Amino acid sequence: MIKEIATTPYADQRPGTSGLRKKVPVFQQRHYVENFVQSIFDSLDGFAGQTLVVGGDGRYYNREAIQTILKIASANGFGRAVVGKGGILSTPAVSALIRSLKAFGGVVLSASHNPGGPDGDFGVKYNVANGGPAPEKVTEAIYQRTKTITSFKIVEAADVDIDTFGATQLGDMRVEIVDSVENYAALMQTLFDFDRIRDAFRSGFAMRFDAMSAVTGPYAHAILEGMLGAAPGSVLNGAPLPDFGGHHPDPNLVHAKHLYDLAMSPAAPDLCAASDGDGDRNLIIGRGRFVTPSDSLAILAANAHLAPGYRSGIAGVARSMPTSGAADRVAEKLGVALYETPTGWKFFGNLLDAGLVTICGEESAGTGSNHVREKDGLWAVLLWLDILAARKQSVDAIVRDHWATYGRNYYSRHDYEEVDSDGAHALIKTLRDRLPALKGRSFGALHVKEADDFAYHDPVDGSDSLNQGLRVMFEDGARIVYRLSGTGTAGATLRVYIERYEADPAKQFGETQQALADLIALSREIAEIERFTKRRAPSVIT
Ligand code: VG1
Ligand code: CO
Repeated sequence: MIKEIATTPYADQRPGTSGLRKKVPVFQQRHYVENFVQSIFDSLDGFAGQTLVVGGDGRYYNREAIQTILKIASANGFGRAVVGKGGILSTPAVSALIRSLKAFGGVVLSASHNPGGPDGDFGVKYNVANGGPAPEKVTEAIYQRTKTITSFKIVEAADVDIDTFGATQLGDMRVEIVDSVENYAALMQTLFDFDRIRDAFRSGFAMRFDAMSAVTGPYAHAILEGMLGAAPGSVLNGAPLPDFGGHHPDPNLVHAKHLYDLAMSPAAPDLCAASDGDGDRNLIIGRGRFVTPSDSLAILAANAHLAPGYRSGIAGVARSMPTSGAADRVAEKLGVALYETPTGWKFFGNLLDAGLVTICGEESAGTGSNHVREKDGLWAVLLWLDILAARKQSVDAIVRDHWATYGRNYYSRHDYEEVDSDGAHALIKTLRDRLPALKGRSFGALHVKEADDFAYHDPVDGSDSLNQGLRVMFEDGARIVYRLSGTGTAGATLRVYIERYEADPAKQFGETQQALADLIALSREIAEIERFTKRRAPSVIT
């Protein structure tokens, strides 16, 4: 029943910031999925008889990939596979299940916030036993294996019915189809005061949560409307669709502009929120107040103790390097450590496992805690709800109060998407070579204090990650950061992160792009963005 099938390597299976992401037709090539999945298993040891969790965000090709993964997992000796019904599991739900079941690992099928459908994106990511994305040494081993693979093992069997609860046998492996939401919802109940949030909804608190036709729909319906009593209709676009209804399931001010417009209108509910394709990102907009992800991280860290799950305080905070320094000020005030890591959730795993931090976040709308090892969109929304219910204040009031206490970090990210790859790499190389000369230079009122290429030394396992983003830091604490995206599937995307700290309460209510205008202009000048990318302006500003 187990067959070993000859194959030839693909040269392009290097995992990026978050797994292997490609256009669907790339994954549909002969043995493309098989090669990658076999390479994952070839890079692991000791999983014979163990449990593997499998699920994805429901995007096009999810169901086909799951069948292939199950058959290869069985042939390679896994003892049990646990699959979300219909193949649906959000990324944080996979992480939670791996941990609850003490599974060996899990495979997440998603390309996150990228569009889905036959011409859209697909992705495969391996998560390890702590529930988090495989660390770099594992993803690197997987990549090396993809370059030399000559065969894969697969059981020959009919497809598993993944739409019916219960257990079946696939070769020697048991396959269990489980509820996509149950385990995750139970975990949320241990962290938050559901009674208090329910009371708030009963007293008229109104929210809209846009699941963007992606994976969080079933979770949001069950938890927000079902368990917490949010008014029916609070959840928008709650049915996961293989093509996300043709939309871009990215919860930012560009792709969720309708929520922003609603939040700024006279009909605004108390809270507008959204999550992305695979459920790990979050967007928070109060009535009349958008909360930047970097501010959200800081505010959640400062207020987490109000929620039962964090009552005894937090051990520390970690943020990705390009994320604003707002969280640093909170950590300082709380007297806890602040860690600055490269972009991508995989770098938080060791810090969380070692108990060095409790709350983590990224400027890209990802926030999470030690409850799982992925960022978690709905968790962030629930923590906000619990804080709002505890403080009985509006989002706007909480944000203003936060700035008054800590100061404001004006922050914006400018993305130059799908630019010519050679040009983007040349831009980075040229700027990297110029960094030493930038130090000490002045541009108008801006004086460069430091300029470097960010490197991270993991304090837990001692590993080093080099070339994680170019930083230009100014005397007044302002900063410009440049890096290339590791999640795109076409050309290259240049991300430019711009930040300025403002301590003066009288200057904390400016418009972000205006407050950063001089830095934005300089960001284009010192990296010669137009020359290298042929773009005068970014395609997305968040
Ligand atoms: C982007 C974000 C990063 C995030 C990653 C995965 O990576 O910048 O912060 O961790 O996406 O998020 P990059 O390399 O394109 O900048 V998700 O929601 O796509 O899993
Ligand atoms: Co995501």
